[in-house]
Amino acid sequence: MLKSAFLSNLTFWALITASKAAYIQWPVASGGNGNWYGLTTSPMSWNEAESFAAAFGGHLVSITSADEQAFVETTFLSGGNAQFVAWIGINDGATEGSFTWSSGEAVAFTNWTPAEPNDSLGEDYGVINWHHAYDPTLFSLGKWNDAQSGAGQSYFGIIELPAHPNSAPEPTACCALTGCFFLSTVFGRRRKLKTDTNPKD
Ligand SMILES: [Ca+2]
Ligand SMILES: [Ca+2]
Repeated sequence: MLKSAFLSNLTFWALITASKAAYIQWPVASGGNGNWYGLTTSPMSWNEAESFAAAFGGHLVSITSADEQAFVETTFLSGGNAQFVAWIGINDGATEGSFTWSSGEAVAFTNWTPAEPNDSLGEDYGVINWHHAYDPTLFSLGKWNDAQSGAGQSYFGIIELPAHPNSAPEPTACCALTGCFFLSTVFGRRRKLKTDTNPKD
């Protein structure tokens, strides 16, 4: 288990340091759906992340089963990525309190942090691992939160595509993907801890 988690993490980092965005398939042979999963090339708003995915024919990730939740955790949140925070597709932007996946898939499975979603100050956009990244001693890995988008809350998005994008875009920010990932993880967390007056929202 530890070995597979380590290898998965190693694979993730080996791929993420590639010059183009990296994508990992959830194989049908492993009980998956055959779709491909990756990250936006930089932190951005939820809507920007959804548009990024749409440009490749996909959406922000729709986590519709415990197995898919486990795949996402293993792929994006294991090992040194345990405090990574990312957008997921669930949102109630259209109708307050009525959560849907941006892909249109049914909300058949949820994994909210206890007491979430709470619409604190008008939150409509799903993030994964928010509370665990804030305090791993109090909150479980991989749980979901509804958060605000923009106004200092920009994150990478986990995207889900029906096919591998053969022409993934180069990073658009001033730094390479690895640098953006590192800087946003380190400084994003510092900024959040410094400025968020309600860090458990
Ligand atoms: Ca809301
Ligand atoms: Ca919330």
